[in-house]
Amino acid sequence: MLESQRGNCGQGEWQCVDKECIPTSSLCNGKIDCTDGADEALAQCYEKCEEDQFQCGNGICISKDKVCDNTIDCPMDGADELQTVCEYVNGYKPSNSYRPCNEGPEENGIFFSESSTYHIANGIKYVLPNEPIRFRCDYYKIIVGTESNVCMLNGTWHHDFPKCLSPREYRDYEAELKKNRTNSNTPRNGIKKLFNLY
Ligand SMILES: [Ca+2]
Ligand SMILES: [Ca+2]
Repeated sequence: MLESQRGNCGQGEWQCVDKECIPTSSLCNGKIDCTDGADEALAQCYEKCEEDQFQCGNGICISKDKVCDNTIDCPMDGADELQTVCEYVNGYKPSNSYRPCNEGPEENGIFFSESSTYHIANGIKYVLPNEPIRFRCDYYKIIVGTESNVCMLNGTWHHDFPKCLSPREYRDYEAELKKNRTNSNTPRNGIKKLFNLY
């Protein structure tokens, strides 16, 4: 790791874009640790793959044997099971237990981003398993958490939903974050719990 990426964080730590510190072992481990997901982004995780490897959307390499085997092995994007990837694979049989993931009811206040690709049937917006999607909030709300998600084979979402906060709730959230940073003894879980983020 470059020393410059440590920022104000301690030995063996990495600094997220918004100045949170995470252990370097949490980089590219298939789990979002930075609130903004920077620890699992392409910029951080890209590696050069060998001939017998497949490159996931966020740049990590997995064995080619794991492509189109009906199990998500690219933990962040499910790229190894995307329909568009698998339709070219000889003998690929999608599992018949596949279920789509729905946008959810309007009162949740969280929607598929218009810049994402999704399907509509009977007015219900959905994505198929392994199709990635981005979420957005109502125009007056601010999104906090992971905007991207991927539909799992069984019709559940791979990541926790982001939250849509009103400007007032967002101010409180930011103040809480700041307080946590100045008081390093406060576990970060406090804020996660407060806003039920993860
Ligand atoms: Ca991580
Ligand atoms: Ca797989």
